[in-house]
Amino acid sequence: MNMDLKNKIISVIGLGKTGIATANFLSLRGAKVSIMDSKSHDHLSELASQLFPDVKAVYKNCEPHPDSEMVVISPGVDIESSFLKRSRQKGVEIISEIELASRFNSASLIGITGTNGKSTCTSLIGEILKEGGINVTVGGNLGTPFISLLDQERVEYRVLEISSFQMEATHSFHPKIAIVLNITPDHLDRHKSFEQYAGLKEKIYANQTKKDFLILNQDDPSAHSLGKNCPAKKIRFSVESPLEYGVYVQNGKIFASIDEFEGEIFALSALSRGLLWQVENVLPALATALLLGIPLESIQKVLGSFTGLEHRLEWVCNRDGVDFINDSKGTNVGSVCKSLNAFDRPIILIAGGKDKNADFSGLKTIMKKKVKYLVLIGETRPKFRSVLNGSFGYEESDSLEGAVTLAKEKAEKGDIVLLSPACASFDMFKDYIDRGNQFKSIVNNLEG
Ligand code: UMA
Repeated sequence: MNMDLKNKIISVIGLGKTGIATANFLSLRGAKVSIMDSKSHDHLSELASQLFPDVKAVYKNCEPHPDSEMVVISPGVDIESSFLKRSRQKGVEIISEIELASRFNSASLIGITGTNGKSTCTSLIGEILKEGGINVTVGGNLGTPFISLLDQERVEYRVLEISSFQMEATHSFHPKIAIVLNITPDHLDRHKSFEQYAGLKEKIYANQTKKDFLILNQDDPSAHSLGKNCPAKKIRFSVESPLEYGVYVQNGKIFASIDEFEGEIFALSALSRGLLWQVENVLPALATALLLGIPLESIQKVLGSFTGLEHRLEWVCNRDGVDFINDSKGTNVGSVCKSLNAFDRPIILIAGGKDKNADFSGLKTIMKKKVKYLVLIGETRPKFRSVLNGSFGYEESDSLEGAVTLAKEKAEKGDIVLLSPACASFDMFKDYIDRGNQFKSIVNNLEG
């Protein structure tokens, strides 16, 4: 579907990366665009300078222009926000940036969703496809909004990380290959319930036909049974058990059985360090590559060299025999469980931050198994304390620097110090990137 935007009055809510890209996209096509944000001009002046001159910016007020014929919301904007009520009552169409981009997109899409591992899987698919000679761009929740990819070079494939936020007010997104990595509770401060959150993730395959592919995680209790009414061909992946059809791990090796490909792909021991700790995000990338006919040599080359992503199980350094690992992107309980499971050495865990209405009780069992000592930071300290209920050795710190010092004191040769907070960062930091960067800088300046 394409749309005539000429002279259409459109409001874009949220003057962040997505809002700017959306407003400029619309303005370029002749729409009369206003962009609204709850923050003041002082906060946003640098970002606002990226807007095309025709775009009108409104600050400290998110109410759409009264004559709007369409409203486009950024991912951070809750569809239920009260400032959207009047537009809704007037029957004005309210859509997401992903919806708008879907209406103008002409490339084949690969969409990756799930609670954890999306960014690694998305980036890995991008790298493998490039190595295999496919013309591809990568974006979405990963950082570059889908809408801004449309004004870049023409490509055969667009690989998109898709968050639950982005699926609100999205109806026509139609990936040729959809991947659901896992679904565990997250963002429950925004979505009303786990069911609603999971429902948004499931929307990724809502428009798929029998010509498409749906890749599912056989090991994930919520993801493995998805897609019952989806006509797309289902391909499963498993780290835990061999599959007749799909990609799986057996005896320390990755195997695949997908259409004409049948056999071994790679030994786990030959994976780059960045991937070794997250094999479950590698398997769906392999399934995608095989479906698209990427030569095995290209796949193997990337698997052996992919460095992994910053702030996602990122090895920082070794001090006195202790490995320090930055997992600042571990912002929910499921993510921390996966990170703890990646190691078989004692872990000193630094956790805590801003609450997302999470239930921390799911961490207790795995922490007892994997964590030698816990150092708590941030707003959620009392909540962690009440969940632990005296069952676990811990200390608290008002600062990240203090937390790293405490963790180092507790660590012995061979241990791991892992920052994996299970929480958002906004109580103490600008964002998870700032938190991860501060951690790395503190750790790199440690003596020893
Ligand atoms: N704003 C309002 N009113 C509101 C809500 C927000 O005015 O009710 C304004 C804020 O004041 C701010 C602007 O909106 O100025 C920010 O918009 P945004 O939060 O949508 O952020 P963007 O910069 O557009 O970034 C978004 C994604 N952010 C979120 O989903 C919160 C980025 O994902 C994504 O990389 C980017 O689009 C490009 O697609 C970040 C993220 O944290 C990394 N995602 C969550 C996650 O991974 O867990 C879902």
